[in-house]
Amino acid sequence: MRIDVVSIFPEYLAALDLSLIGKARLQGLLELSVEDLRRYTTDRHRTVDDTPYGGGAGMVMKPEPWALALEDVLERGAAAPGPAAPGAGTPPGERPVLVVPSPAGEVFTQAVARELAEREHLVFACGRYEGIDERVVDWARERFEVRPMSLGDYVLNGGEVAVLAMVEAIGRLVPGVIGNPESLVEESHSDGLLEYPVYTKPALWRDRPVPEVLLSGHHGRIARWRRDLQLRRTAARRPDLVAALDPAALDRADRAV
Ligand code: 6GU
Repeated sequence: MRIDVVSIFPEYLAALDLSLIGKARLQGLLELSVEDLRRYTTDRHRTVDDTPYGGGAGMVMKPEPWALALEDVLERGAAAPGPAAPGAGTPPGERPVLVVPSPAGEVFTQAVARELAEREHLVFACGRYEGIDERVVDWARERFEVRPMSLGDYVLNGGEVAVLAMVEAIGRLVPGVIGNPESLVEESHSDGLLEYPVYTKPALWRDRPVPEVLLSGHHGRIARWRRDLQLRRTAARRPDLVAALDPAALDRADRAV
């Protein structure tokens, strides 16, 4: 998978050199580059924003640096050898995805992360929250599959922190990035429920024992206990998730435990 990020604060994305995602890059599983939007300005002051037409607070990002940056990213993506088809880059017929982080976007969920983890080329366009001139989005729709994406109902100053979260959520689903793929099966949101609580040694810590069932060695009872805690926890913390579940599928999954 190839990922390009365009930002006026490329240093923000330095965290993607670390940990699992950093390792995946070294292994060649992910090819990630970060571009400074200001490289694509043409004036002496390297201006990326201007006042909004129609008035209002804040500034709006100018369209031309974005078009030049995205054209550059497309050109390099087309030339890059992709693992699926050596020497071909992005497969013909599959347009790259342009993710535009914005509090006005569609909510980024585990389902979206799974979907994007299947794509060959993702491009993230970090704007400041007043936004990018809307004509860039219209222009980009002819070249990309455009996905305005929000992390949730709160406002960040720019898209960079959201991109760190999205790239981590997507990158860990790319085959080979996580050493033990089993760990993707029993985590929160894998089945629409929150994860059960976990414990490690010592069995008694500061007068607090580990739930006895976990020491029983009885796999059936442990699975039942974990499932019940998942359900209780999800009902208490995230009633919206419970409401979204298909009751028949939930019953079937429950009887299988
Ligand atoms: Cl993706 N961007 C910004 N600027 N703010 C956000 C967000 C994204 N998600 C939640 N708040």
